[in-house]
Amino acid sequence: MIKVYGVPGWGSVISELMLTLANISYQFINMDGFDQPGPQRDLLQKLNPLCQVPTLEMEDGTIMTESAAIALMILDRCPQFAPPVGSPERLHFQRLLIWFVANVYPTFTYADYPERWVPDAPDQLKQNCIEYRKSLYLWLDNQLQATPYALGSAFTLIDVYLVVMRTWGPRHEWFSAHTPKITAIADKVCQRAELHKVLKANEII
Ligand SMILES: N[C@@H](CCC(=O)N[C@@H](CS)C(=O)NCC(=O)O)C(=O)O
Repeated sequence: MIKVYGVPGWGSVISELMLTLANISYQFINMDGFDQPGPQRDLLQKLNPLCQVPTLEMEDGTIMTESAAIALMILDRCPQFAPPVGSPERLHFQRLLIWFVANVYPTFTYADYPERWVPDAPDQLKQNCIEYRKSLYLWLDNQLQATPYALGSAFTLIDVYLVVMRTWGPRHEWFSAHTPKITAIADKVCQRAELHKVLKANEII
């Protein structure tokens, strides 16, 4: 069985939700505390030198990291969670998937642990990253359909990112006030019964 190394509520939820949609069973291994020195960190670092979650160990022992790569792996098995090849929506899907992990996700890398990167001015780095992230989300909101999902009527893996990231900084209240489409889409995903168990286990609903 696939092992998902993660922390409840963290990026591993994105993988858990995608695996659940694809009907692929997995074992969740709680790595809470891995971001501080200790046995959890030592273990995770052996599997993924970046020491990040999600980290997946496949049935044959292959290590899989990077949420976008995991999304692509899921689409190999369940192509229905992305728009059809050849459609303009598919290009939009591909663009937003990579755009998110290339631009938004790194703001967490730097803002969550600012003292690692700028020990002399961690607060300034943190604040600047958070402001930059907000500007990214404002742009993203304008790219979304919200009818009712990100790319239209079909539920795709982009929607999975939205329901999870809406719970992270700058958090629900900010999203409600500034990004109506992200908010509406995330609310809609929360209604999907097949995801309730994972959403609840990760305190998203
Ligand atoms: N590019 C990775 C980013 C994963 C990531 O940054 N995960 C965070 C938790 S949500 C993490 O493990 N942070 C710990 C660290 O960066 O040291 C992905 O898309 O999966």
